[in-house]
Amino acid sequence: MKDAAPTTAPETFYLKDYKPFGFEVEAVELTFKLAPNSTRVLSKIRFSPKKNAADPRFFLHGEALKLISAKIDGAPVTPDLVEGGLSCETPDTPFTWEAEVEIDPAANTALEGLYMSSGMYCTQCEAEGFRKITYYPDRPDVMSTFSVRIEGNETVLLSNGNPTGAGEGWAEWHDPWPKPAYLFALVAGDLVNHPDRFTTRSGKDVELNIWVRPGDEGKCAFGMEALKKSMKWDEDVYGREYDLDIFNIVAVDDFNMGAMENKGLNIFNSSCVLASPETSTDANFERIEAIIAHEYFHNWTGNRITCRDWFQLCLKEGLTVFRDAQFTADMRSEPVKRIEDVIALRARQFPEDNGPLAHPPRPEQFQEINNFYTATVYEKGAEVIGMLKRVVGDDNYAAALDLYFQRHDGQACTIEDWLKVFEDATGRDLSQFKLWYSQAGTPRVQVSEDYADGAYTLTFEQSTPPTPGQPDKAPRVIPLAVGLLSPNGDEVRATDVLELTEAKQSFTFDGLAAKPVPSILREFSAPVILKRETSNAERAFLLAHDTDPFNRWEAGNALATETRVTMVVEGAAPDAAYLDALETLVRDDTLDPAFRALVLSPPSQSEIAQTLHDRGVTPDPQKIYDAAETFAQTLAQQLETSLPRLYAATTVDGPYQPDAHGAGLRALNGRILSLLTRLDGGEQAARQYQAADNMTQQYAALAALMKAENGETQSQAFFDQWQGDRLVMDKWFALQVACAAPETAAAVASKLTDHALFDMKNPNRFRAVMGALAGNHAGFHHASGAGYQLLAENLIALDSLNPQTTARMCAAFQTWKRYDSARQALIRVELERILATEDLSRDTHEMVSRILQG
Ligand code: 0A1
Ligand code: ZN
Repeated sequence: MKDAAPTTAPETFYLKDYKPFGFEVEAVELTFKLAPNSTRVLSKIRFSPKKNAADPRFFLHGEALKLISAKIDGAPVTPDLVEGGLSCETPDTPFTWEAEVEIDPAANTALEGLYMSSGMYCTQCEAEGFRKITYYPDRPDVMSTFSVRIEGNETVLLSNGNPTGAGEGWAEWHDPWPKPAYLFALVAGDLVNHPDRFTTRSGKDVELNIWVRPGDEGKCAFGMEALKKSMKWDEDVYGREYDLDIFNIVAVDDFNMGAMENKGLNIFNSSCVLASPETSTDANFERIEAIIAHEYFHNWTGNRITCRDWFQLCLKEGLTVFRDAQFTADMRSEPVKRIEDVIALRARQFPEDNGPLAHPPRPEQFQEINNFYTATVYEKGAEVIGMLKRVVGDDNYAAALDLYFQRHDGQACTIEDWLKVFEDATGRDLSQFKLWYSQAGTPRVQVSEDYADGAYTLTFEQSTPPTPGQPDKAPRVIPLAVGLLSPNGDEVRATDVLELTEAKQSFTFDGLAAKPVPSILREFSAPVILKRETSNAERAFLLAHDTDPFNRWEAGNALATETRVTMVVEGAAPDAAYLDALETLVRDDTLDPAFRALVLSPPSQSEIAQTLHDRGVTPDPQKIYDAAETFAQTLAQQLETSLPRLYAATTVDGPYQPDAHGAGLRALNGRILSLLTRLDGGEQAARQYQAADNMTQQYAALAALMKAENGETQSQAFFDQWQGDRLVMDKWFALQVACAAPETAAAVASKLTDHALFDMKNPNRFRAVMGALAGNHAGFHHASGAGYQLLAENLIALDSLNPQTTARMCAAFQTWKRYDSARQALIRVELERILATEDLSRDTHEMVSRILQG
């Protein structure tokens, strides 16, 4: 049989094909003899065949390994080496498998398996990287204890679990908690540590360390505090204690993702753990605190209870993102965190869910699992848990989680196990709720209303557009938090959760003296798109009066979107009533500064493009850009007389502290400065740049100046000051591209790729330039096609070095069907060019094919 698929079409894996491994793994012993180009890995693994196994084959995964020798029960064997691993004849009774392999960490630019970063050895095994270290059943449902011996000249030799011995040139570790191979980790390097201790609530004394390269030890204190707060919070809120004698965190410069929750040895992208006031912005501090919490929380949700297979990824990721969001809300501000999360969801998950890459939080098939570490699995996965909590209530949620930990500790679980726990704890049937896990796409909820004789009726109709492979969708359970306001602004009905379960459903509120103004989807209680005919006057009313801070912001956001849409479509001027409302709000000192900063932050240009597309208008990126500029300029003029006072009033005195209150003030101050810069030609920003003693203010000033095309001097000064600091240089690289005008963005990015400090092998640096290009909406989508071409060229160049990062960045093209036919044609050429590349990785092949087909 022949079809159009290329002869090299990669294999597709299906959830429905799951079969358990035919052997128990009782214990794993590994010895590493480290050498940059020729590390030897010796494994000794005790296997025991299962009775009546569904799949009795002895198959071990292995990739890019040089097999030196293999033995079973001490006798040499010659396994069958096949694509992706080996198979071998084995006894019917328990046996010991031994193998010696050689690997080349120094040549490993894919940053998966054992690799070298800035002279240190480190590992990344999730999802399927362990098979690049030795032959093993590399699947999350195979769990075992690991004992590790490391031989190397480095001063610090780390692995999972507790240390069991060390001497000159060697160290041994034992992890008593059975774990899948993806949680294995090893680090070896001449590192220094920032030590501390934590006593768990049952009195266990735990040694804590953050390990970094010499020179970075001054950037660890904040991360350490975040770790201790996380440990305490998980005890207080989820009753979860830490379970080893030691917890190590290591910072590495070259890392494909943010961080990794390896048991007892978390490995972090240095950008997600190292922080100091001089080098990190408030946003960096907040993110670092959240990621440290996230990785720590995985110790229970991910490690003690792991996933049966990779289709269940959102079991650990959705829950852990949900938990880290709760943590951040507790540490900082709940409404601000919620607004930030919804902004991020709309920026990253909605485009995914409404384009060719749409997939359910639990996908049913993949070619390359690394392509499914997505906003849908993580962020929508967390939204689904938030809805579940809202549907069952807080007490039931707590009871269900206790049951989950009690019932499944030490197991590799599924979404079915997870939901069963909720059903058992609450007596509720969750079969319809489960659709959230299997259906892709963002539901639309159309709202209509009716008022007569004191009775107010809200009618909701839900529908979800088709997504790849899923033409028809069934109605889902949608919890809608709704409150009602009277025309004078009082709340006449406090928040109530209405539960939609049908395609069309009505709810009536009686006894109302006048037609109320509804506040629907408070706290963004479900990840849906709400559609309702409403007026700008009503939006302005909610912006001024809603008691739910999220919906208050949402009303402002809707106004901001509407005014831009009208500007783009009708060539109108910015809406005067909205400008007035913004002015009132900015000057209202009773409001949280962080909230005011959020209301002042414009919706992204990409989001405006999506809104236009949804309304049947082909978005013109240049026009959207022009509208944004005009709006900002008009707002600046409107606020002209108040800006200097507002700037002074939001300037934080005293030494920099990365706390939420100060961060909120600085965020507002930064917004004010950017408006002020449009009027004063950059005088104030130049002064702020000069005086700044922290990165937040230095960066805000530089950004304002560069946006005004008036920052050459400061940009050079910034470079001279920070060229020795990689993380700050990433900011410098990104900012040039982010601030570039549409017609120059590609040229600016292209020139930066020739810079002596550009290194495509470093994912942070590559993302700084190429991610900023993709994020510069009008620049990336410039009609010349130069943006598309530059990104494609760089993706092609990176693919053979680092498939994972290449594939992830292909998502920049996922929205291509929104745009006009000329742009679509330009993008198609680039996608086809990528696809035609010789020896293209499986990762990139899958992403580009899906984008082209969708
Ligand atoms: N589990 C980590 C994320 C992660 C996933 C894959 C990686 O390499 C391919 C690395 C990290 C987390 O959720 O933080
Ligand atoms: Zn995670």
